[in-house]
Amino acid sequence: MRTSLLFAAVLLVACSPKKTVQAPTALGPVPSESQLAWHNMETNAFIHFTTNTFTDKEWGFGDESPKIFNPSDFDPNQWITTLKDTGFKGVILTCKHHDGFCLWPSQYTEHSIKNSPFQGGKGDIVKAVSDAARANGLKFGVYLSPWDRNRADYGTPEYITYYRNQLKELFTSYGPVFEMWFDGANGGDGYYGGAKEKRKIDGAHFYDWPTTLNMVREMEPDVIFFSDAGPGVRWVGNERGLAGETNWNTITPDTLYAGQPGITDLLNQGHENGTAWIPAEVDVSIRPGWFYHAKEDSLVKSPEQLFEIYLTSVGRGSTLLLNVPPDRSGHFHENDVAALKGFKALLSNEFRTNVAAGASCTATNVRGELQNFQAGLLTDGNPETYWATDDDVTTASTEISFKEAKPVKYVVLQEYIKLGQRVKSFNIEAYSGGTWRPLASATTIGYKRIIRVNPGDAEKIRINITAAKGCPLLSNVEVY
Ligand code: FUL
Repeated sequence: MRTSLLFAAVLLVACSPKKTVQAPTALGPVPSESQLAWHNMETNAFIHFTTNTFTDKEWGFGDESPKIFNPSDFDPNQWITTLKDTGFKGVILTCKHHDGFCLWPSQYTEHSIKNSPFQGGKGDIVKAVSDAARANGLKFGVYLSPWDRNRADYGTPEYITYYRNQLKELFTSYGPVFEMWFDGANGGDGYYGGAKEKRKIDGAHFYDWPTTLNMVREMEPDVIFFSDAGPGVRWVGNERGLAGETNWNTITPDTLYAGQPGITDLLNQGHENGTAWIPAEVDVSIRPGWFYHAKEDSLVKSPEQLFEIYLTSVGRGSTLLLNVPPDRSGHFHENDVAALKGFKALLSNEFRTNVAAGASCTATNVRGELQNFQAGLLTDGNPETYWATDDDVTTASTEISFKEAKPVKYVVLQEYIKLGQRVKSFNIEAYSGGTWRPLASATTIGYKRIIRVNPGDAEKIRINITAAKGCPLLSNVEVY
């Protein structure tokens, strides 16, 4: 009798419908290796520096004399060590802004640092900054304004040759370059070699971007191209530090054109069914302007404002690109340095102890009931492991139990984006004193989502995935 029961049980297991046991496959567009590396950087700095710093302008007309560019105590190490100590992973320098003045001694123009009094015309700020960045473990990126208000040939094919020659100089002498920033501001009035007129260009065709990008890729295959619509990363649609609360890393680039109604919302939120992985980058300045102006010394964003921006950028699955403009001496102003230090202290304080590290987790569904997709992988600190459900399960819950009641203020969630962005909506609950209470509900997760909740104690939390494009894959949960 006992033997036949056992036999029947074995037979039942063998005949029961087969569970999904294969690893999940990619769903929709996925990030490239360099885009993944870019996501992991999380916070980068922008540095705006040119003749504008000396004229108190935001957009130089292009007629500024190189003679006015003369930082008295240029100290790239102060810039880079400040950024390093406050958590930045990369730095993007305005090698040439719209005024056309070059911070390196380009052989293709006289409108550069070589005709300034700075270091007797022998200085090279692009070299000094890229060297300092690399020496301190920060990646270096290049901003080279396509719009050039100095050049007489702006608007003609000769200008494109000039622009490409400058890219060659930058990528062959100062690389590796992790990101190339193509600014969308294009055409308008300017000096243009003395013509002093308004020039309009046909933004869609004048630059012949595909040829330029291919040329740059040959020199730097892993470079990430920023422009309004990518192809590496997209503009977030505002300069206030706000990624969309719903933030898809995907858009359909062919459907985007400047001036299109609703384009900023589209850039801000992405599109669930977009055809390409082009995540949003949040560029914002620590001051009202992009360049240094003494009159803005009292208007530097406070550590608390920077922390809020962190939550609305990195905390919404984006990368923060925070601009810190050096002053006329060639230093970061003390107010900016103090704000950055305060920001870093807030980050360290708010995210000091992850009470979910190593916590035990259960889930309503585990892919194939297999160990290598179990919920415990959410708290193992390994970004390469993830909790996964069966393919046909797109709503599921996981419970994370702490050894004792812990104060909860932030919940950090990460999707395993190597296989695509999936979660469309979720909510979080907390358990204490025998009851569950709702903490928050939100839409997308993506690379990272940081949810600030009403502070309170919890013995456990529950994350309910309420809608997803496919089986959800979560790699990480942290609780602070
Ligand atoms: C804009 C420019 O016009 C600003 O001057 C600044 O460089 C900002 C980052 O991008 O399009």
